[in-house]
Amino acid sequence: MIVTMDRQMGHKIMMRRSAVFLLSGILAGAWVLPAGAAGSDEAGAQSPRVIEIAASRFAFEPADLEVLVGESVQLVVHSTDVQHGFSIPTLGIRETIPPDGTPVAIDFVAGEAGRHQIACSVFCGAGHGGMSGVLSIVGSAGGARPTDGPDQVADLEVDVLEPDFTLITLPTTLRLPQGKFTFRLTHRFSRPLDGREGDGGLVKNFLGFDSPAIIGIEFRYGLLPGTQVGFYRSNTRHIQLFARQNILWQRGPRGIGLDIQASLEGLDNLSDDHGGSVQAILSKRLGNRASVYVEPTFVGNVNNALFFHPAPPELDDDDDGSEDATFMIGLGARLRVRPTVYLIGEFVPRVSGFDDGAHHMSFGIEKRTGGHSFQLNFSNSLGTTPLHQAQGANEDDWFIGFNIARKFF
Ligand SMILES: [Cu+2]
Repeated sequence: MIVTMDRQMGHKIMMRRSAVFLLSGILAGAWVLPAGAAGSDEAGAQSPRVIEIAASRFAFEPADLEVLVGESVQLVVHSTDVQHGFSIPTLGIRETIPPDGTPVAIDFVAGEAGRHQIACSVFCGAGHGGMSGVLSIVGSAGGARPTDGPDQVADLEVDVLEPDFTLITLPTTLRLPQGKFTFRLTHRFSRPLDGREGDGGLVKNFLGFDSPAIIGIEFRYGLLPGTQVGFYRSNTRHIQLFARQNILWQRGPRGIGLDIQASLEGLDNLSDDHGGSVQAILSKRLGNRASVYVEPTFVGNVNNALFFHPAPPELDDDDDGSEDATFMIGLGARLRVRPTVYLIGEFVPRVSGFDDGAHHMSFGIEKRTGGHSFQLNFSNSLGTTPLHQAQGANEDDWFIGFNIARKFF
């Protein structure tokens, strides 16, 4: 366990921290020295692991603590600004941390392996609700995860191999913590990269950025543990409502995830030309580098809705029931090339049913910073939903776009 200094802290705080270090050093020394002086006859005597924690609006630093089963632990918590609370409800710990920087020592012996949520228990301002941390009690240093199933604490953690709820357009198996929500923006420039007649040069058009864009906005909410629901609307007035249920947890020992997602889509604010889809989302972790996805998807009423990509195939509105459903298989991968940088690819071949045009394909590069991610992508279609993918893509055209995602937890 390395206790890191927060580089953003000012000189005054550094002074306070020095005082705390000195104090905790004395405390630790006071514990160790008599035991050492007495030799080894005090069986079981153990110097506590001292962990310094700074509480400030609105975070604990460090917020991720790891101790060993059976270890004596002393948490030394001080505030760098206002009054805070430090509580670990599942361990019965609840202390008030005074605003003057006086450290509060909390002693306990770590029990069985598990993880415990740390919270601020004194209201300290607008971000108080997000002021949290996790204490992990593990069997051995760097050992296996002390949990073998998903829970709210695990759902709140960042999973570096599956950091987001979508690849580029395909869903992932990432669980959304209950009661939390996320926002996502999709933006696709409508000018193909190689242009059309009368478009002018690509450079002159700044890679298509001058062109009108199809913009989609999504809100997603964790309804129950493992259950998320969402609303996605684009400026073409296309709406997608979806619900997703997690069945297998990808972070489990086998590294395999499974979700089922159902969507209802429609034009003109869902008042016209509905289409629905059901998909299984199967995911697999590959080492510590990638997550790969296979997503068998059934989409109904494919060819009755408007195609908004620039080369729409012939619409079949005669309601004779021919080829108005599509079965397709979404294939995708997110490869972690740097700690917070990913390469992403998607290909959604249609296996049977309606399949005009080319199959949807996208590539992207993504940067993650905390709960944000920014993704630059290239696609052969402006489509972003299962219905769009079933309707197909352009044979020759490629479009540039981006996705921005934000987690509010
Ligand atoms: Cu607080």
